[in-house]
Amino acid sequence: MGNLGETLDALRSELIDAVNAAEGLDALEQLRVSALGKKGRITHLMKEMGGLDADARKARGQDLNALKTDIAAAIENRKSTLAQAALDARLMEERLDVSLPVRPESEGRIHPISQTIEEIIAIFGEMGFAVAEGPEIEDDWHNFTALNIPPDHPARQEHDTFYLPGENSRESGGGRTLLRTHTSPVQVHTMQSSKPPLRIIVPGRTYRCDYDATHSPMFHQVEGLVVDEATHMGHLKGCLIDFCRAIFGVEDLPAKFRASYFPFTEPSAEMDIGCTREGGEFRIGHGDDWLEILGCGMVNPKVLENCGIDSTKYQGFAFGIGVERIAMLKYGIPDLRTFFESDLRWLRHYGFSPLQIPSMVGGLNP
Ligand code: 2NL
Repeated sequence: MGNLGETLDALRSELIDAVNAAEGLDALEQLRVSALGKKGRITHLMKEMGGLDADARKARGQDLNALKTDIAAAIENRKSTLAQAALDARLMEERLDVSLPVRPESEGRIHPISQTIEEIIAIFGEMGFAVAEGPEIEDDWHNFTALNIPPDHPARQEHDTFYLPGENSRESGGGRTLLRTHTSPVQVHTMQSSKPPLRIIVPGRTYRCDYDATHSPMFHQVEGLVVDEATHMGHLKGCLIDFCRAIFGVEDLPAKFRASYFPFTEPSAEMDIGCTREGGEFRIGHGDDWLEILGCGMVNPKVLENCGIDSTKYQGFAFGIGVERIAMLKYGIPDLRTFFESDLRWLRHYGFSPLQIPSMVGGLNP
């Protein structure tokens, strides 16, 4: 090959060194054009072969093609090295340290209803209750019939319940479709689908045709249900007294149970807690007054039977808590309607930090 061969070896190592030193895709492209492009150095050498005789031209052609292939391969190689380096750099740059403590969140606030529900869950969770949830659209049977609510009960009337258009829209044959008026249908589903012992609380939205200073058409409940072989009224009282003491943070909060009536419990009771009345406001704790706080009772055996539970073997207690009422009392929120007005100034005032998650060990009262 002599002289001509040496020229190509020098050019090859010059180009390959340049390719391997290129710092970016732009520099690589410039190198490709200057070597392999229309006016590139290798292309130029190809054109020069015209002056050679046939044998020399064949040999030179093979050498130049090999050089072309080598340079193109070197460029591709360098490209993937650069791409890998760029990816590595990005991975280092964007690496998330999940062990970093969160920054204090100054903007977002937890709504007092959510906060109160979380607190109620934390208390009953500690007592061994599981949280159950279910649909807000129900049928007549799960919302009323199973709960021993008679056909002529006022709660069933058109002007008390939001019925959906159409009759029997559910294939289950459960009757008219409606927005649940309490979370009890979730307990009904649970009793139908699982065997006792049961210990659940059911938080969620509920709906009634009612709108004034103390009623909102959408409101929140937490209901509870315990079913076991020897559950009795003493368990109900102990459980609910402990709950009220924990939620209001008053160690020896006075409490009493007054006889009442619900179709789904027998006997039924209303629970009152001690308070003092200062002007229009209540102070929970010791005082000469009583405040009604929740409804409860022993589950009516008819309800157990309706849900497929043997009432000669099992009995239980149940209760219903109005979340808005607890939140208003605990956090001194005077007007029910403000819960649902989406006023950001109100939320900044009454809302809670997302970092303060209620728990019995971490403290309920922020
Ligand atoms: C109230 C009264 C109450 C219940 C709800 C219930 C549910 C089933 C069976 C039996 Cl599935 N009872 N729930 C029991 C007693 C009272 O709520 O005044 N709530 C705000």
